[in-house]
Amino acid sequence: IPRVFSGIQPSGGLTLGNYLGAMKRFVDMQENGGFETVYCMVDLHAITVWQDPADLRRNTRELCAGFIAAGINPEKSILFNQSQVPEHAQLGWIFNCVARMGWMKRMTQWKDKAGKNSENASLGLFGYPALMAADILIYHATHVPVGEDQKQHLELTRDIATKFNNDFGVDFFPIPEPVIEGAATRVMSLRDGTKKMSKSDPSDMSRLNMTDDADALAKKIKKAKTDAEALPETLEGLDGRPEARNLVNIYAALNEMTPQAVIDEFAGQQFGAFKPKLADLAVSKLAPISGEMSRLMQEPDEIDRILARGAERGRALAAPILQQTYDIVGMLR
Ligand code: AQP
Repeated sequence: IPRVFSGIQPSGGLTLGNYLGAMKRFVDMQENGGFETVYCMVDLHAITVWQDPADLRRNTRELCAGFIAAGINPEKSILFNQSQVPEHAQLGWIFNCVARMGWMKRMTQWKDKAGKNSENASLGLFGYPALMAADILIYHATHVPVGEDQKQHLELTRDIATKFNNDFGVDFFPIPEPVIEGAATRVMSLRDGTKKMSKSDPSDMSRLNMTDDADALAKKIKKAKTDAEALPETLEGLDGRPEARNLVNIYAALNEMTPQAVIDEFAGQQFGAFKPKLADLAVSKLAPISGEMSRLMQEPDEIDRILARGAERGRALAAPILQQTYDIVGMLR
């Protein structure tokens, strides 16, 4: 059966963007039954920018709690922390030698994150997408649920798999497909509808965190930027209104309906009336998850046990694929 892989960085609190764009979709694919699902906290990716060691440990456990609270069942899915399966880094090195400098330089995430000071960015940040290719291909995964922002990295993964297969004259790595679906593939900042909602935005008012309490969620939604117009009668009426579109998309994704259905329900209403409904919905969907997260965080040993067991299961899949890769490349056993 086809295998799904995806990951999230333990680089800070989970945002609504991570939840709707990634985690909620991971749960759908786990429950769909048609896939074997492998999900990972990618701590090796997180350290491509500075992480305080104590924070990294805490964030990794909290992310694990988030996965479970959101509905990932560690019996049904393989759930683990990247550095506990060393085959990711080992295959990552091989892919560093397959990927081309020119490909990496074109990555918009590299350009955004390294910014003008790229001489001072870590080499790991530059190589990030080659390690991501290894994360996916070490499991021969064929389906990768991600948000819109990861589309270019997925293209690069496909290029790496293709080049490896061509260079060595094998048909070894599958060419994985991105799965970018639903109403919230790109959740935008609450302060600027043209910017991605992000954990690293300096303004906490720009995002909904999975750990925000009901008051914080309601306050941030109330203060979210909108224009002065009412909700339109048609979807096309959202064109050129990025903040309005974002709130409609968030409502749709949280309530598992289409943006069209949201418009049908709220056409003509003012944002002053819509926002409290969105806040109620957000609280009803997110409060149980954050409650369960804080409960799980009381039991760090249990989290560590789950991760150790997940890593064992991950290694059982990854180790033979690494060995075969080494054989193909010509490394002595
Ligand atoms: N705003 C978003 N809308 C939809 N999906 C999103 N994802 C992230 N932000 C949004 C998806 O979440 C998954 C994990 O992403 P990550 O761990 O790489 O997180 P990130 O992209 O680093 O998250 P941030 O919040 O943007 O952190 P910074 O600011 O540090 O870069 C991916 O599938 C991603 O698409």
